[in-house]
Amino acid sequence: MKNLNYTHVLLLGFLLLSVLTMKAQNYDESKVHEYTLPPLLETEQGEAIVNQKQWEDVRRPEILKLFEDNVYGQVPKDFDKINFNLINKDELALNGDATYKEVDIEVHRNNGKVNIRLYLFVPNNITKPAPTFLVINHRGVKTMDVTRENPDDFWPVEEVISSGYALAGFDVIDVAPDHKIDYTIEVLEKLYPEHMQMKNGMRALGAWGWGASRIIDYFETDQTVDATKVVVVGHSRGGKAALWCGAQDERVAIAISNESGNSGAKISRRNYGESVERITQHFPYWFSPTYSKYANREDELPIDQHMLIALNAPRGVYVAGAAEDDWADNKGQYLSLIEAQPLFRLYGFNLNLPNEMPKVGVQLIQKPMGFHIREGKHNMTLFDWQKFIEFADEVL
Ligand code: GTR
Repeated sequence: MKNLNYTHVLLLGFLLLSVLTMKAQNYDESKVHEYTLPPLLETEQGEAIVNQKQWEDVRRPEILKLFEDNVYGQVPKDFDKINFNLINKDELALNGDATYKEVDIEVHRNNGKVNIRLYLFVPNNITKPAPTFLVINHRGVKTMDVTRENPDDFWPVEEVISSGYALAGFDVIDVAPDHKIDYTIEVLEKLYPEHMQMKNGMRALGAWGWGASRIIDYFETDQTVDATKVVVVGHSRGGKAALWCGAQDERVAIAISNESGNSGAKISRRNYGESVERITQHFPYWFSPTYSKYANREDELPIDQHMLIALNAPRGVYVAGAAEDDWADNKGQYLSLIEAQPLFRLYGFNLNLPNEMPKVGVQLIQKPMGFHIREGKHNMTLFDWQKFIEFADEVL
């Protein structure tokens, strides 16, 4: 207690106050209030969007900017130089089934430099460049380790390789550590310090997606992978980043959101499970600073998350949930797909998703959308991966 000074007392008091004033999360379907979503296919001037060109020229840029300004912040596109350094290679990894590469992706801007380490497994028994799953990994490098001393269904590399896909990943720590204070120490401080001064500057989720895009830059130089068939996969916070990455980077062929929930696939206005208030209090550094002003004011958001799904069109989008993951609001995640359909239809997709959510364990694919809910808790499992692979087989 000796070290408890005035600032500590203030801080404790503030924390206590915010816990006491924070609204409890709702898990009762009968208490979900009615809401009206902002129009997907109408411009800010009130003009109806009736074709692809209008969407691409007017409405898509409007929505992208609204997400940048109000939720995730801008994602910088410029840098001075990018180098790819092969660190390690094993042509007989996984008992000879895969070629393993570790590549350092070095990005320079002004006088700063960051290094993203890519872990890549490419199947040996295919003759064409491999379609590739790219994981935005917030669970550390040990899951991706070539020794396979720590096998984890989060990274079922044997299964992915034997299905004819390459598996790639990077640790988010290389671009923005998943930490309230330290998240700035890589890409933000070293390459884009001005973003810390901007109200709509990049923060952690945007930085993770930025990292995935730099990996795609590398894929474009590696003949063994097919850079036109990259499936960006993220679980939970990684799923939010994957959807935002797909919105920013049109080289992403499919974005997979596994249990991304609030500020990912879930409709924010639906008061069920995690709220904007809760997420911005616990994880302010994931978002642009403006986002927290929508705490308990979701109805004032100029966007909702079905529009994030729409920004991925006409490319593939897959949304997965887990039956016991009420926090992520499965219904709210499914509704985003339903609400995004009109935009995909402008691209000629004959979508007609059932209003009723698919039963647990049953996969729904209507190209280019897919959905499932698996039994069990919040996690990414082999079952999820098998469904991702079936989806990619159909869509790519
Ligand atoms: C939770 C957070 C969720 C989700 C999850 C995860 O604590 O509230 O939004 O992102 O973490 O990433 O596992």
